[in-house]
Amino acid sequence: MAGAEAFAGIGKIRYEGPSTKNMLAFQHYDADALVEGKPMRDHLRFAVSYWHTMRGTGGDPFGPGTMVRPWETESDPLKAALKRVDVAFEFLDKLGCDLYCFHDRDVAPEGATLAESNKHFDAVADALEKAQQRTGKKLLWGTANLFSHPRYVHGAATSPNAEVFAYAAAQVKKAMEVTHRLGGAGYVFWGGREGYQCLWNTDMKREVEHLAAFMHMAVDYAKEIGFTGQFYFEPKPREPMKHQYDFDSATCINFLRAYGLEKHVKMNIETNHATLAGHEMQHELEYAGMQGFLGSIDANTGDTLVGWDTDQFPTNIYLTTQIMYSILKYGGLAPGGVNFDAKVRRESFEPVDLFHAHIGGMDAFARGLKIAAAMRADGAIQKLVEERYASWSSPLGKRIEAGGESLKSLEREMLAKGEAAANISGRQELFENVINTYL
Ligand code: XUL
Ligand code: CO
Repeated sequence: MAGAEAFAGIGKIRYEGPSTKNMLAFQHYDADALVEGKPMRDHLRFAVSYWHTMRGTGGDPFGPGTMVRPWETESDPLKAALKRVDVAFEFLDKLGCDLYCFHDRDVAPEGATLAESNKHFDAVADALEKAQQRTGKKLLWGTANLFSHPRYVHGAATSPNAEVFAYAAAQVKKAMEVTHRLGGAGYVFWGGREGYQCLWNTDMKREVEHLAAFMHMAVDYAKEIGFTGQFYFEPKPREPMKHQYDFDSATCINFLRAYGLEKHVKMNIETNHATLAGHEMQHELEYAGMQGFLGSIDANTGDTLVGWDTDQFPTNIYLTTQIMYSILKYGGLAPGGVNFDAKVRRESFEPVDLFHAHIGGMDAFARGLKIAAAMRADGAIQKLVEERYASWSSPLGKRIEAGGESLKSLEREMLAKGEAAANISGRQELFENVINTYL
């Protein structure tokens, strides 16, 4: 650790078990403890988001930032960025979190030209590489910020300005190179402004085709440089745009298949984005999972009374149980992980709040994992679901599922019977009560 500690007075966060009164300890996340024969750390693969944790200011549309960050003393943006690397890795180390994620412009400042921005990025990448070697921490995924700078006012890959498309391509090229250099396990596309505010001025077909061409260029470049990390597409229906082309899992998967990207790109699914799309997170995970597209997740939650992407830390055990149940069902996340795309509240402005936030999120996920594993071991829910679909194990059900029936043959069957067999109750309340017995 170069220089004084940023989080002086806070030691390594350790597992102390559910009875501890120490709120700077884990009650449930015991990294090496085995669940379904695998250490919790490998199930959960927690990551810290550089943009929220290191760059979040607490600013909102009604007022400026509130965060007290005593290490932010450098006026030179590059020096400040280099100093932040040490703070970030001290945080990861003390938290016992193995992974992190970044956008290019979170870690390194934008320069006056593309070449200068790249130079800054290289300098910070040197520091990140050294910090990774020193601490053993790893990069879960990298991405490029293609939405903050005013040049991206109309989008990046979907901009009506071809030179903006070209600039974004150059930015992604560089972000992929740095991700590759740092051994990143993945690379994310989130369409910050890839959508529209007004359809009258928008050539949607052209924009969506451009987005596909852009992603193909990235896939091709990955092959060229030997980057074998997983590509992810992160759905979000709106914000900042009225409509975004990466609306939800189903929309994204359709896009990937329509444009021949399905072998190269999986989904990175975020809870608050699912909510904005009018879905539950569980729906998004199940949809991606059943199609073989479940890649990684951005862990957070919205607020029931604030209808926007509030990116709060997840503490709801019911939510994390649903998430972990789907993740276990579809064989786990690796090489993806659980990235806390979440920020402390504007009112939680002290550095220690960053620890409380992540500890709470990690513990909530550890509990969700344990509960989901207990549900799976017990099998009561699976059994109830199987009973509900029992008719599909009948000779008729088996023949239909095997593809051996037609409209004509089924008409014959039902004309002979006159009416379908009686339905059985869906037993939603029973299901919900059974779930509660595990919580
Ligand atoms: C924005 C969001 C992004 C992506 C990465 O809502 O979730 O931070 O995760 O660009
Ligand atoms: Co996200």
